[in-house]
Amino acid sequence: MKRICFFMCTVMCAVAVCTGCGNDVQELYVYNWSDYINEDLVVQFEEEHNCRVVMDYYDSNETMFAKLKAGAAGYDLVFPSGYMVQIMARENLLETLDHEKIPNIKNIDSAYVAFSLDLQSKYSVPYMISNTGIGYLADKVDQPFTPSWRIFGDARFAGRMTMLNDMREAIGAALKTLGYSLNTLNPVELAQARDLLVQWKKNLAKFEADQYKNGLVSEEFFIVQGYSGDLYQTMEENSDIEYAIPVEGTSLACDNIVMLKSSEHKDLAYAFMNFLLDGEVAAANMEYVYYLAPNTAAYPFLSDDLKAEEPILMSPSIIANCEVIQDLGEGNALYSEIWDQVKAAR
Ligand code: N2P
Repeated sequence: MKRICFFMCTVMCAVAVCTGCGNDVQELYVYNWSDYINEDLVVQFEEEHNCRVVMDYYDSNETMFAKLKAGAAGYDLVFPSGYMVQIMARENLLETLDHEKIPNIKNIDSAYVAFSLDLQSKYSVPYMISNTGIGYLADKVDQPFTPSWRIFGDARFAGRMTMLNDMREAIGAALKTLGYSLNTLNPVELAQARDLLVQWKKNLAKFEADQYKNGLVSEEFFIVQGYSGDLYQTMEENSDIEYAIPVEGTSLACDNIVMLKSSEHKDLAYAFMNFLLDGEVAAANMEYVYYLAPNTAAYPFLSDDLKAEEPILMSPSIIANCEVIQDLGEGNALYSEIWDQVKAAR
């Protein structure tokens, strides 16, 4: 009996392995932000579609865009923020979406579509909405803690703080602190923001957009600029971590799913888009990444714990304190120049 079982298992394993390597198993190449998808859902999709999803990760819109422009090929789906969708569309990188292949597009919450900047979902479907704030160790800061971007100017925390290695976020925080729009094109305002950021830089361990999360958990860093959901994820590993949105205001980004024109697996790419827009799937994704999926079919599945977290659910008072990062066309170059100057400053 045991031998028969062993034989049967061997046959079943062989069949499983062959299915895994057979020509009929399609691959989908996804280029996404790190820590931005519930891996169990990826496995579920692979099983439902007898395919393999190959994931690659980036830590900022600019890193992703530079890699694609440098010729990185083979990706099917990417997850840029709204302003970057505009830039990529202008560069002719994006497929115009066929909505008939994404029936779950009906689940998108129209209350948030404006944040995606692609109002007709011509090139993109909204994925998750984030805001940017301060993650900190509650026992290391003065209590009561008033969240302000100006904390990065506090030399008591020199070497123990990081800001995002992301020009729109870092310059944006300095602009908000000075009372300006984070989309300003005014050279005087931008120069003031640069000078403020250069001052703050003296106290920063580094500009960092991914490893700062581990650094906060391990208490190497005390105070970081980071994305809402990412910082909520770190709280699961260190209960001293808290998240706050600075009083001066902050950025809001709607990240979206786009299909590259060069995609070689368009049907599978549409299937994955549609899968991620399913209500139950989007809810399970939210419970894992701690960002808001603007998906009306997802809301009934959300836990009370998640619904209680205003920065994740983007309550109206949070939104009122946020500004959406816009594509500035030729003005984008002004931000790159300022950023280069900040990076070069000592
Ligand atoms: C994922 C960060 C995505 C939020 N780690 C940026 N808008």
